[in-house]
Amino acid sequence: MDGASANRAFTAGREGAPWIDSLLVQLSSCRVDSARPPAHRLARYPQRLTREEFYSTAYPLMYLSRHLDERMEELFKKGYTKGTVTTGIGNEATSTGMVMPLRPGMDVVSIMHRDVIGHLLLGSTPYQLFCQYMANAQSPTHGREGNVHHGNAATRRFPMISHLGKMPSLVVGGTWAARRAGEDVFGLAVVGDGGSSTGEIHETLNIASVQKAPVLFLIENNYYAFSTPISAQYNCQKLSDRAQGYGISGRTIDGTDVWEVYSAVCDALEAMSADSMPRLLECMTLRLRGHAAYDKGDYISAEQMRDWLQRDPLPAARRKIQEISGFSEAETRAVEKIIEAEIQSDLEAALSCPRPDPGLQSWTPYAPSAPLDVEPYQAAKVKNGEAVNRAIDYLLARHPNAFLLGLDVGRYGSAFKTCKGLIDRYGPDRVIDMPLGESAMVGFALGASQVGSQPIIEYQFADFSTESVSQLGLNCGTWHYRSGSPAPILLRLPCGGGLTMGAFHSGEFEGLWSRFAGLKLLYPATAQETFEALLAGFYDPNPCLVFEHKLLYWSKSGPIDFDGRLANIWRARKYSEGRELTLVAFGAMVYEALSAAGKCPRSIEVWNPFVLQPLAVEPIVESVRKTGRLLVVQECGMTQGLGEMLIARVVRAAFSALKSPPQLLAAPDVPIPFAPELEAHYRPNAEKILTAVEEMF
Ligand SMILES: Cc1ncc(C[n+]2csc(CCOP(=O)(O)OP(=O)(O)O)c2C)c(N)n1
Ligand SMILES: [Mg+2]
Repeated sequence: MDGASANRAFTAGREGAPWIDSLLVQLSSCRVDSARPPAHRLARYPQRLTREEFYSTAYPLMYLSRHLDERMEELFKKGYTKGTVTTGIGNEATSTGMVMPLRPGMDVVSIMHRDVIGHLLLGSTPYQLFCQYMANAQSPTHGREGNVHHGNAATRRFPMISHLGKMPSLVVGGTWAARRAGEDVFGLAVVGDGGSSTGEIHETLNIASVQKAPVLFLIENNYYAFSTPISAQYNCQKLSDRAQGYGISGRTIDGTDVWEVYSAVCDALEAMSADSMPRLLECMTLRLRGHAAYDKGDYISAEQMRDWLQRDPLPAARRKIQEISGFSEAETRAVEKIIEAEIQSDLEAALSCPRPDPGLQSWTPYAPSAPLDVEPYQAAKVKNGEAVNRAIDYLLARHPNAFLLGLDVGRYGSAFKTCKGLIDRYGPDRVIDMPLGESAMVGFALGASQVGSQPIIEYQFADFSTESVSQLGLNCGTWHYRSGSPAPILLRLPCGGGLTMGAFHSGEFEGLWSRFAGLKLLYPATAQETFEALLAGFYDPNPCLVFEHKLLYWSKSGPIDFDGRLANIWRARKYSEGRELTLVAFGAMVYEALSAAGKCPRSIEVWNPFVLQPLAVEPIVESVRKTGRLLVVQECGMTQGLGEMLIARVVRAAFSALKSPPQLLAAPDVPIPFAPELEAHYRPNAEKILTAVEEMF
């Protein structure tokens, strides 16, 4: 399998949960007394099982979960698996009850590291899980990820990242977008007591409530986060009390009672179907082990552990399958034996799998872009800010699944008025004023992108993109590499200084964002480039950041003449021919560079790399081979920008052609100062460029 087909093999479409379904059919043979009702069946929403039917299905599933976890522990102890192997031993009532009513391939879920049964109920198999934990050639992530970091984005079982609190916003976005497309679906977003303390959980609950996304937030409260007890984790009585603050209803239940969990989840789905509002459900559950296979959990007192073992949900459910569903001991044991045999055969198959072959992997983080031609577009002279408006208008008009979200992008038309009038043309459902919370906003967009929506995000200022470092840099950036599914999100970053806005409203951050694998960065300078960058970013299947220099919104203008050829956009831009020096600049510095080149007696070739990531460096290398000199200008401080990286790349490729050391003209390495005199001194300009050029000769 070559790299590209390795990527494709990640996704299997909406396959349902055939493994579980066939296991349940097999289990039915254990029922000796044929006068009893059908033994094992899964009734997904809106059906509900009776108590009698319920235990005959729930107990085998819980047993499956327990037995699988125990085999995982064994594999860890024997050295077959590495890393953080966290089990759900003690959590089976919660993890089974919460997922049983959900519909695989329809409902949008993110489940956690103690929810192995949830993965099986939603389409995975023990074989896949063993392969994933052993990171072998058949692992569903091709060995790129380990242990709990798996799922199937194509069937809406989102693969988690380690960063706790980061997944629920995806569920909210996915559920919201699928509902918007007319699908009658729900979300399930699971978080632990520890994860519930993260900031993004707050942002996400708030967005879910404001946007009316029917997502069940389920807290698995197992009294500990690693070694930290809940007394050190939070100071409210119940975590579900927090629901009130979001204007939603919350409930705390006994998470060791699988019927109670199942019933509460069915109730929540029915209620969400009626009012479309999210719910918060706290399940008081158990962790009958240390945090992970390497942790003995000796901070849990013997007394507490004794008490917990009394409340172990598995023996309780075993009693119920006999008392309520009428299974005999022999029938129960027959069920267990089939499950053990099934797991054993999957384990043996997984153990015989080869190790992953680096030669068969794809080593790019990016989803492949199909060469696409779209409708051409022309406009007479427009300002750069107006080019932004035209591009978004072009996209929203042609793509009903596209929507714009950001702060004040609606009625106000966005902080720099680039979105003016869009709400009148496309309405508040497609031009959406979001609550503050940039991290959850990005997660929301990522989730929406997985169900066919095409989100466009505006950060109010590029500076606030730092609020979403993990969500954008780690979750979105690695999404395709981990899951095989594309993450088509366009993110707009109004950026840059020169407007006397100080350190927190003047940043570019192209340096920061270029350090994350899997993101694409475009930095246009002209009106035409701005229009093109936004289209290129939108149609690309990867998360694309477009930097829009705020100073240029009103001060620069030009015609737009876009020929519809998207592939042609992804290239560096040359503004003037020259023989003696290659001058590279991006953003507002392009204009300073052009001004300097115009005044300078030397023959200067001015370039804008335009595609900052993956850096389109080859044409610049060619230019330097011709001129023998390279000067890069960046607006921010020396260590904050992309300049050093750009120079390193060009020097590596064109070292022998250099006639003088390449130079980087950057601002002083301090935060951008506020006072106009200081800011003017801080930012590079044409005059400084001229001096730097002269020094190079
Ligand atoms: C944001 C973040 N910080 C730290 C960690 C390291 N970590 C991994 S699991 C864990 C404890 C999680 O506790 P909880 O959310 O209660 O889930 P549980 O393991 O108890 O099911 C921590 C701190 C992390 N994964 N994410
Ligand atoms: Mg916990």
